[in-house]
Amino acid sequence: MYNSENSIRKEIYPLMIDGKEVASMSEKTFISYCPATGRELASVYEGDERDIDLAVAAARRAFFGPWAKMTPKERSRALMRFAEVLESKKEMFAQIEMLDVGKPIQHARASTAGLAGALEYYAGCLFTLAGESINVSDHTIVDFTLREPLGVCGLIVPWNYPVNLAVLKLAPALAAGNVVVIKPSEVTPLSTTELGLAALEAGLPAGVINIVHGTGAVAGSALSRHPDVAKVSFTGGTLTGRRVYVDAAATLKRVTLELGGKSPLVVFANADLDAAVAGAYNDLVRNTGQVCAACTRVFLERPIHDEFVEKLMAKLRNARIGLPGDESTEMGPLVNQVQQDKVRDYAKIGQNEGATLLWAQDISGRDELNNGHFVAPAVFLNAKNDMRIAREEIFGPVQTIMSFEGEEQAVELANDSPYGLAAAIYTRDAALAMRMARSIQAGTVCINTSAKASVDAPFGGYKESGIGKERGVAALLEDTQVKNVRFSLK
Ligand code: TXE
Repeated sequence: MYNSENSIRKEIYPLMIDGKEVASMSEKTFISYCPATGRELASVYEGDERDIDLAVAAARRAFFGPWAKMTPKERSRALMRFAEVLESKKEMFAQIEMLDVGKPIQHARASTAGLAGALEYYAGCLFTLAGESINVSDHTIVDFTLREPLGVCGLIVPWNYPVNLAVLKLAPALAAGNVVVIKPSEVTPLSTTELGLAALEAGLPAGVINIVHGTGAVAGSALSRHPDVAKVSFTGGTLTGRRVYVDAAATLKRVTLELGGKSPLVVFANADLDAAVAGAYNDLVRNTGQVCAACTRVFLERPIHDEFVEKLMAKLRNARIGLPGDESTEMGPLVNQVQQDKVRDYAKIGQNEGATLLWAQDISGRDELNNGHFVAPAVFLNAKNDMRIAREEIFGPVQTIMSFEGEEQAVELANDSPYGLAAAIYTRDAALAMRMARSIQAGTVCINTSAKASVDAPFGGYKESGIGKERGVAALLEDTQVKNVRFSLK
């Protein structure tokens, strides 16, 4: 059994290039901190353009070498072996994410329990990849398509679900025959190093997965600009996503961008109110609100407004905020000072805009939380949809609550946002739910549930929430390109 002490290495966390653990060229290091206690967890080598060059070159060799020579069946088996290793290490990954991200251990375990499943899904899914035969209007030509991998994919991963998002990006990429260079978040670098080592343990050829730690501005940008990188898959903030898009444009790379959100949760008067309250509560508390698809604008049909707020606040008052290692903790700290400052800033912004802020708990007397980036959950009442607190991503345990009258206004308010990542609708009227599902401009619409994503269904935003899809068959297809072959019968 792993425990938090033996899950962290004593030596400096390396980069992984061409199947080897290496120091960065500069030999510079940075430190990863525990958000719950402020203590230094580990030192990590900091890569720059030179390390990205080496990683991309190693990936190219693997792409044209051992990885390309594998049949789909062999690739599938390699992914299944990788899945087995991850399954055997899921507790270690949970412990690392608990320390490095500040995730409550129960939540960390629930997340890392899904690692193997993502690889297994794509290990099966890859057998569906196929070209098509086309009846062109020329009897002397046989025309068909081949679906081919892209090459080296750059995966830029954020800090809110580090190892899960890395696996969700690399699984379809590898299944389609690509190779990857991962740039983990410098805020939470530890689990991805172990992921790379697990891949080697599973027998994946050297160079198929390379990992370069470092800052976004240096290592991340070098990856998005690199001429030998065919695609960049990025998850992070919308501002950074725009930069990545511009960097990738210089060499016309494919991009998948999973960006921010300000997702609506719409509760009609005929809804199961307790289910809707539970949905809002989950989105506030899960991962301390640091979830891109979390519903952070709550629209309540006027007759149920007060009752809903009362029930939600009652639950939030009892939310178990605490140290992540405590088995009973539901909500841990925010990931760092930047996020804590951001939540506090928006608390002021919202009040200055005229909204009423309700903190659900006073945690100021909790000495054990003093060194961490803890905040209490909070809601804004008396808010309007044009306030900054309703338009901008806060990325913490804060919801902006508003009311509406009737279906038409619900649609109008829900869609009045630059974002379109997800939405949740609560109603017992099936036809109304289906009309809402059609009218909402978002990549995912959940009806009577707050579970926004699974590995086997496509996930990706409308509008400024991003470009392209992750998860599902859609992600596999996005990691391929189509070649047309025209064969003359003359
Ligand atoms: O994210 P960044 P940050 C949102 C959330 C949060 C805000 C800022 O609102 O408050 O973004 O967080 C790499 N070229 N989300 O600053 O910058 C970086 O090293 C290439 C939502 O931590 O988007 C990291 O690996 N890469 C989100 C990754 O991008 C660059 C999850 C994400 O960092 C780069 C996280 C550059 N120029 C934050 N600059 C979600 N959608 O779930 C940075 N990076």
